[in-house]
Amino acid sequence: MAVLEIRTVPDPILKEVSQPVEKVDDDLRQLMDDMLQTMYGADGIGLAAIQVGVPKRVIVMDLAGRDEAPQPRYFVNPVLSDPSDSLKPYEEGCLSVPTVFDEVERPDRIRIQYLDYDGNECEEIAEDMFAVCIQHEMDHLEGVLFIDYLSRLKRQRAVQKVKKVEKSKDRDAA
Ligand code: GNR
Ligand code: NI
Repeated sequence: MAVLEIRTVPDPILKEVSQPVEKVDDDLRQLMDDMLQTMYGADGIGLAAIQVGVPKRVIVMDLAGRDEAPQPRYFVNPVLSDPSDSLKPYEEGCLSVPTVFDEVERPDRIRIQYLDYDGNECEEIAEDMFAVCIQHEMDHLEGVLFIDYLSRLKRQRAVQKVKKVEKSKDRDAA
């Protein structure tokens, strides 16, 4: 397993639309394992492949609490449908927009169809944090970030802040 580099704004790859996976094979499982390790290493609850520079429709997630056993989940070629009419605001963050948090409103319930780690077809209803996270990750597959829902001013400030934070990290590493 390997920890991969997480791309941050304004990396243009984050705006790419990811392509469907043709086959869930060992190479793809290797990518999913690496993504999960990368996500855990960054203290995230979800990660889309594009965030590590791979434009495939693959998401990993773990919504377990700190004191719970890990609950890794894998979503290949996910499709969302039947969103609830009711929206819920949630303070979102993103590993590709580190240190920035802001409220986004999304349907609080949605159907998800996907292939799992073994390539089996699955279907679930996502609610609460699961609904927030899967919609946030789905957006990544379409090249959309949560800051795209904010005002232009807030979005520009967010990108500037990340640039600054990343620069100071580079300085520390040098
Ligand atoms: O780790 C993450 N936390 C989070 C918090 C609120 C809403 C969405 C998320 S997803 C984010 C990890 C990430 O950037 N996934 O793409
Ligand atoms: Ni994100």
